Amino acid sequence: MRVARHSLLAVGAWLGSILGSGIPTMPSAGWTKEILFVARDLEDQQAVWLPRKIILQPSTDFTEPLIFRFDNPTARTHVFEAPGLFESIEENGVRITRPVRITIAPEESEQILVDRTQITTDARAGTNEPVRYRFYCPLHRADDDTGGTIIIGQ
Ligand SMILES: [Cu+2]
Repeated sequence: MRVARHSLLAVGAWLGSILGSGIPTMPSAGWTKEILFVARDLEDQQAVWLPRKIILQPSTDFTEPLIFRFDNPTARTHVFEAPGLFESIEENGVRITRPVRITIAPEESEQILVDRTQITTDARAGTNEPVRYRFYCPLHRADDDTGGTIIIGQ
């Protein structure tokens, strides 16, 4: 029990340092809004994507193409899955959307262009409650873990 509590505190401190580092970031290289997610191994074969909470404000964050980047510094393959979210890709010269389920190999990085059409539709259809999308690694998710959350502000 003592060990478990200690590791929880360590993760919390690590998360705090990530959140404090200014993510989301605006890379100077291009006119995009980039959000960085980093895979983190936990005990008991579990893993999470950090940070665990992202708030997007359409009025400011949707003015440029929205990029999600996934860094996997661990020794295992992880998947970023976010039900309800879609990515925009070009296939045979045609731009299509598909559900966000991205596989990232060990020590690799991937990025996607987020399709905002569905987000906007969800936000319009909703009540006054902000729209939320969960995300997690389906390969290493704990049974009682609800994963991270992307919250769309109003
Ligand atoms: Cu995983």
